[in-house]
Amino acid sequence: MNLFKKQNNFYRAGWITFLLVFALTAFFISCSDQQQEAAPAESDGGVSTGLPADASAIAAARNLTPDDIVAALKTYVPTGQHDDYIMFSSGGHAGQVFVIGLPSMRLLKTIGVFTPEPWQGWGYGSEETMAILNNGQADGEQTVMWGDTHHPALSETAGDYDGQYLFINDKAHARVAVIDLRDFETKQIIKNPIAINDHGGTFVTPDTDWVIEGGQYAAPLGWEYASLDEYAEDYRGMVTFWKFDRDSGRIDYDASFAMELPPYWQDLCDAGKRVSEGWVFCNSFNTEMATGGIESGEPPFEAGASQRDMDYLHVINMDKAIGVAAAGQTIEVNGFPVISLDTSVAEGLLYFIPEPKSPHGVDITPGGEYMVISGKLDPHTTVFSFEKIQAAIADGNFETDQYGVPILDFDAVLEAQIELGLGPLHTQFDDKGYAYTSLFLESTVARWALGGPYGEMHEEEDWSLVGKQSVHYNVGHIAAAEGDTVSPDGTYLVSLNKWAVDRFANVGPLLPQNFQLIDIGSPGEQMQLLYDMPIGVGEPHYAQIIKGDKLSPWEVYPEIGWDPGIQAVNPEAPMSGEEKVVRNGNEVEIWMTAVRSHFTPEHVEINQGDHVIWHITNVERAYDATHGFSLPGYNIQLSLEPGETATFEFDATEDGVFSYYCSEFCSALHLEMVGYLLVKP
Ligand code: RUQ
Ligand code: CUA
Repeated sequence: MNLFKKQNNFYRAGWITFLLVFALTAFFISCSDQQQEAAPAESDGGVSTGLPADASAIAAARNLTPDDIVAALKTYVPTGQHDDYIMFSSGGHAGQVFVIGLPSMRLLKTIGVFTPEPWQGWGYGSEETMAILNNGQADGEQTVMWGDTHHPALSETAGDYDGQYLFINDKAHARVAVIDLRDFETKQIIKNPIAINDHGGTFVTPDTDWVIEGGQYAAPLGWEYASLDEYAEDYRGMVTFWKFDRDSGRIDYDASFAMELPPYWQDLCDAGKRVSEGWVFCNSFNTEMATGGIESGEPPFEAGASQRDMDYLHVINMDKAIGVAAAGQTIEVNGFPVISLDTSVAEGLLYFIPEPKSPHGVDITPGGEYMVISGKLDPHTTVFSFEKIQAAIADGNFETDQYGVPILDFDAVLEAQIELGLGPLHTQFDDKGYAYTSLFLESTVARWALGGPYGEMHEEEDWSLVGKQSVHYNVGHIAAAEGDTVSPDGTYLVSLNKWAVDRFANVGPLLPQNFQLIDIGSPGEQMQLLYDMPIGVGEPHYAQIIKGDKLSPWEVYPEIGWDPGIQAVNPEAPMSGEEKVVRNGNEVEIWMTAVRSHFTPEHVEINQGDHVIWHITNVERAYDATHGFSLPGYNIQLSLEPGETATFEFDATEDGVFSYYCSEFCSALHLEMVGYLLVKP
């Protein structure tokens, strides 16, 4: 697999070099020509209208530098050709997932997840989507209509992306979603039963047996009330382990469990891999247990939670925790099994390592040997050794925190500290023995050389800063191609920037967020910024980038009558020739088909007050022959991909004449793809 990847990279590199040499030569030759001829396009100020036909003259007219031309050549994907990589980016507050091709940075799809998405008919009536969104509601009166998606996680087999599933969390409401990459649709949303918010999710174990969801702002478990005066006693952190069942493509709620943690703010987690498989690592902050209260003269959270030089990296023996949970050594919170803090301490499931300062993120090296931590307020990145952690645990002899959790000695488990710059955050890896860390305050991405087994992969000194790439501006996460797997590709890196400031045309005070594509293909100091992609929906947090050929989604649904909710044919699905309207008392059931360019039936007559159950199958088999179904006034909007069936129900409370129509421009007679629902008063 590795060899194969390297070959691909080699071929790509060869191809790119050829083009570059060609383009640069042409550029320089023509530049010198133009000095004599005075390029005509220069006189119109370099605007694109009336550009010369010759490539090098265009470059001159548009004032493109040789670097610009290189960047353009590296990212241009000719019409009809496919991108090499696919990036799955969190959609931030949009509660969605963006699918983006690399290197072109073209937006291919927006997957509705926590937020209704009308084009896909996600959350506009269809039983399947409403059931998934409703499952994600917390108990109580309030309906949640959005999510703050943070961390997408591709499913893995033996630590490598396998292209089958994608998971993502909603920080605002502590929810986890499962997306099936056969049809790129959300299949499940689970509300965490013990926490109101999360952050350290989603992260998967190397074979996707478990999906990890760590907490964030401590609160009484199960959303009980407790005064902030009782913070240390009654507030708690948590990490939840969701059991994933690959065959059904769903999280198995009943086989899942959580661990109670001290009320430090768990931040981000990562699963151990290879040598550290079976362990989970979560960084934390606010071990000060600050409770804020600026309005009553208390230090605000930002100061209160940053007093100590060290917080605690949580080191969790997950394999052992699974055994403890399976043995029933749990308490119940909202009916959900939770390993209590006391049990974790007694069973040796949880250890702490002091981590500097105001930490954010923990990332495990491809072979699982090292845990990389960055502190927002420490210019260093800190590397701990799994081997040393194991030795320290075996040694015993710990100090403990106030909850009795053993604290390992910092120096005993430290492997290296590398001074990178201001505001280090998140780290990714490549195939050259380098790590990449985002520097929020500096707006740069640092490339640094790993040591240990990675030392022989590069020429630089082990554990040393190699180079920096400026980004614009305020980078949060970075995503490298397969950069958190056991075999990173080392081709591209995307910087997910929070601010754009003046980089794009002014669109008012709310600015786009800026994804920047960086070439990390060649070793040494040099990286190259290739492309800016403003994204008008914020705030994307993290992304993962998978080799495009690992994905093999369906082109059309496998059979007519396919129900994406069960990924099988629905026996109730209407079929051609069997369309009908059946009344049973006050209940009217409709079996309808859609095909270019008509619905059958085209008239549906009912009475006000009827309860309506309406099934529609798109009986098409042609690639991309999607039909929409919109029923105005009843908030119904479906997207029916070829073969798909959907059902919706409503009470016909409004009388009148409602034209239902196809909302996809599917054919020349698309406008005629319409019918009348007549609701008699
Ligand atoms: S994090 S604020 Cu992934 Cu840097 Cu959520
Ligand atoms: Cu079907 Cu338009």
